[in-house]
Amino acid sequence: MVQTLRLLLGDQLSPRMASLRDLDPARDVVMLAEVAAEATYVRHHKKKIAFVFAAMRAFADELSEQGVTVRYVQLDDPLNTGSLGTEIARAVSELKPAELVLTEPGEHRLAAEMESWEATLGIPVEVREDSRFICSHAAFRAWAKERKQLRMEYFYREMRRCAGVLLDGEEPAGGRWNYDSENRKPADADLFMPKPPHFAPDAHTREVLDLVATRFADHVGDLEPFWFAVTHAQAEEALRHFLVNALPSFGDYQDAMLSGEPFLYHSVISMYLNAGLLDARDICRRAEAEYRAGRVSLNNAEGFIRQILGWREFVRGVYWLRGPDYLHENALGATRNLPWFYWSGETEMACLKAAIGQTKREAYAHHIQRLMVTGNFAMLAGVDPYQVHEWYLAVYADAYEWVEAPNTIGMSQFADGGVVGSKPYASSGAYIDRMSDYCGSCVYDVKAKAGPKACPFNYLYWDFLARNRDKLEGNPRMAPMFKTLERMSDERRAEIADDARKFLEALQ
Ligand code: FAD
Ligand code: DLZ
Ligand code: SF4
Repeated sequence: MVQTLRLLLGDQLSPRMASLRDLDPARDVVMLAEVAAEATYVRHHKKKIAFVFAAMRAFADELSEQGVTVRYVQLDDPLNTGSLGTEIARAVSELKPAELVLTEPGEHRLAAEMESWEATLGIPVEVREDSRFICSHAAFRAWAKERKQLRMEYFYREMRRCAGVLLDGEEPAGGRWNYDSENRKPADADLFMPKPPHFAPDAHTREVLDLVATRFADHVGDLEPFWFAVTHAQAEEALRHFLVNALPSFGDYQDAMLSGEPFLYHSVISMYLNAGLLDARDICRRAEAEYRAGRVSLNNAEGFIRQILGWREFVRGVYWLRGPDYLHENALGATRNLPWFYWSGETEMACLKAAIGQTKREAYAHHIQRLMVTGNFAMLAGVDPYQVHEWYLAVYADAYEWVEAPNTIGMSQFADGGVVGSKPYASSGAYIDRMSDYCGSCVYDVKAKAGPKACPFNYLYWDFLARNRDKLEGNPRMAPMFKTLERMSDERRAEIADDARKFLEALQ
């Protein structure tokens, strides 16, 4: 008789999952299921589906090799009922376990669904907190309760103390918590860029690639070449490669963008970390060890650790604190449909073409491309934030709602009115020109402010401010921009509105 059925979701592929804590291989069954419902709640990028399925199969094999009984349901199993709820019900009726144990999912949608499982299955269902995160739900709620405003920087300091990372006694290593001011260099194409390691698909992964090619042919993105790590050992190799080759320059060029260099000095580990192939505490400790050994300077190590210990934990806290309605927040009342070129990549704007083209090829774009190119444009153009959210959730291999939604709705679209960020990340073409080489090959002129050849970011930026004046002008961090807008002549303001109107009308 089966004592405990233990469910692992596609982004819970770690032997350290809370649901495996007291696993008894003699009496328990671990279950993983590839289901159509999870593969289609948004039309995920083909590479993302292939990564999740291939990594699920590889982890199931690892568990079996360790003597664990695994119930693995493949997508093309004729008996597959298509959703996690119905697959669990099928497993319960066949195996008759005494109880079901699982780790909380990373989405409100599934969390709500799971609440009904105990009643429908007729056995006890234990949902455990996800112990992969450093900050528990209770700790984040307690931290948030004491504050009028949630600011990542202060949260991050608490996390550094709590995790004991980059501390000299009670003080931050080097005397400062944050070295961001040293991290804004544009990249130079002559620099050596360490590419992330590529892993040739094995026979198992090839089967998954065939399945995805057939079943999800109409989903966004290129399936091949497929080079992601799908096992713990491969993900570990990708991490080691980053720590040795790219971390020494990570912070320096964190905000840079270069044509033909999708990865620069970024770690390209988010899909592995979010799926459970890597561990956040371990990554931070190892990045710190590189600094302590003198191989990586403090600004680079701190900049990297801040992303994981700070931003990643912070956005997760915000996601669960704000509840399911957060997805529908729209503080700026933006209603435009997402332009079709976000899916096709067909636009003359070189920066957007590069970021979207690379997203379609790799299911990856780095943070500044997501924030200051695709995100910035959508916000300036007044696109409905929910549609923007669905796009980000679909196109990136690392996208799960707990991390994607606060980054999109909050950080990039300012649709939460300032919960994640203290002001909109809005910029004209000048920022993109400073941090990239895109403008040199663009049909638009980044220096021109008006007219058909002017960079659209230039007039859209001022039009965005003028349109949202009543909502943003009280923000002290926006005061200098509104002063500049104020000083413009009526003719200039009318010209901006006219250029923006013509451009946006042509977009639809
Ligand atoms: P690096 O630049 O090397 O950073 C190291 C690690 O820090 C990342 O692997 C990631 O785990 C973490 N990290 C960095 N920035 C953030 C952040 N803002 N929030 C949370 N973690 C962060 N990240 C996701 O993991 N999934 C998403 O779905 C996602 N959606 C995003 C949507 C938008 C609109 C924006 C602006 C950002 C989004 N991010 C998301 C954050 C960030 O862009 C990615 O984590 C990063 O680009 C992944 O690439 P990397 O592994 O090379 O990261
Ligand atoms: C993303 C994803 C995909 C594509 N497929 C599956 C699947 O077939 N089975 C599964 O258990 N999980 C899958 N996932 C991951 C889930 O969507 C993820 O666990 C939830 O979004 C919660 O984070
Ligand atoms: Fe992008 Fe404007 Fe530069 Fe063209 S000119 S690449 S649209 S910022």
